[in-house]
Amino acid sequence: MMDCDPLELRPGARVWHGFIDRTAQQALVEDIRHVVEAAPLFRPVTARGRPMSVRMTSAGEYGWVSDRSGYRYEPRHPEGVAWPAIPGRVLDIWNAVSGVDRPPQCCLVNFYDADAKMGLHQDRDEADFTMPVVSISLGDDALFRVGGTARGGPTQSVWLGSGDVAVLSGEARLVYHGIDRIRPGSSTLLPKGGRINLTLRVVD
Ligand code: MD3
Ligand code: FE
Repeated sequence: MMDCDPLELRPGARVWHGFIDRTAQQALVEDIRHVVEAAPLFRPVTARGRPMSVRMTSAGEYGWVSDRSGYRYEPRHPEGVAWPAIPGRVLDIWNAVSGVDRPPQCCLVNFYDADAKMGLHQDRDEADFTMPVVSISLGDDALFRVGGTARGGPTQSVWLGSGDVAVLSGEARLVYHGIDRIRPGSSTLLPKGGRINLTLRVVD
């Protein structure tokens, strides 16, 4: 793991470009392969029944799911199995950047193919907003957009590349954010291309 200074997009929203070296990125991809074998990726639908473009699964005590009854954290995969444990190498990254002494309870795995995106939203399904959100990017570059805590204000955009780590904490914990698009073919980390984002959170 690299020890560099983060870029602070706004107070509490920090990005460490190049935090994870190539060898460690490959090990993380192998860890995620095992998570996906135990808890297959699925395509969530919104409460209005619209399929999301991102495919997802989770590791940890809780996973994030969305279906016609709404979005929420659940202790089991939609097919009924418990979520696999959060990989140790992922916990190491949380410990290096989160600044808190509680471990994460959910590692959401988001898989973006060439056309996937994620609309502007807040992460507010958790009980304690003093706990940060930590994000790990692997594979193709993604154009991340971050705004303020109210919808409709000015936004800033930043490209997140493979091995970048970002943290949303403090006064930035509830900012609107999303992924506008990915840049297909920008990374050779994943043999079939695409982007994996790991998002770590304390849930209750
Ligand atoms: C960038 N996921 O799952 S990571 C989500 O890339 C979600 O899949 C996005 O939003 C993704 O809820 C974004 C979240 C994130 C957190 C903190 C940041 C991205 C950040 C701080 C600075 C820059
Ligand atoms: Fe989010």
